[in-house]
Amino acid sequence: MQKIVFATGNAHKLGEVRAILRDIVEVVSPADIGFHDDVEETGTTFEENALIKAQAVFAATGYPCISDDSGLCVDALGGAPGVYSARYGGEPVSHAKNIEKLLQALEGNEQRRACFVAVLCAVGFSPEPIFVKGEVCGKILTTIQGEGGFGYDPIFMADGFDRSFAQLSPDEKNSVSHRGKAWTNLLPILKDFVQLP
Ligand code: ITT
Repeated sequence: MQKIVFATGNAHKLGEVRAILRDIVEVVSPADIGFHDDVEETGTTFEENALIKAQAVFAATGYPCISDDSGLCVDALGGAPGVYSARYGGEPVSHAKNIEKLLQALEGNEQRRACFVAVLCAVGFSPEPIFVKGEVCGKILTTIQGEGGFGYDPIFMADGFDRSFAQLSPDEKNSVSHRGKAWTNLLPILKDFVQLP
């Protein structure tokens, strides 16, 4: 099976992408190819940060790779936490603190519309970086529901569902998630550069 490098330090993202691509391509982590640096995400957009991460791994290892910059954009908060989703609750990073801060920010607010966004950036395959995006919209719950997934999953319910992302099976989440959609958008483009089934 062909291999591709997925430039993330987030084990949950890696697990999801391995599941999404399990019949298509073997997914290799930066650590698997000797890259252990913590890349500083200095961009202000998902595209900028995705490019920074993919370029860092490509420059250091020479392997073409694909990064994922993602986050949760909440309408009532003007799109926050957005690109700052990972560190929204402060340092050290904790999913529980992120969730707590978001629930507090929306306390008593009936406008709970939000979308998860994922931007993938593929570097080293073609002369210019390739960008694709995936999005899933829904609402922010008022309490935590479920124990699966990661990040904000226990407080996000996608449109058309009566369970949070943390209550879906991994395959169910991947079939509707921002990350799943972004990979669905990327695969037909990658086929021009990598042999895929
Ligand atoms: P890498 O940069 O190493 O890939 P990271 O966790 O720092 O890992 P991001 O900067 O893209 O990645 O931040 C993404 C954050 O957005 C993540 O930490 C969660 O808080 C949130 N997030 C993204 N996708 C999510 C998902 O599917 N479910 C729940 N939360 C998600």
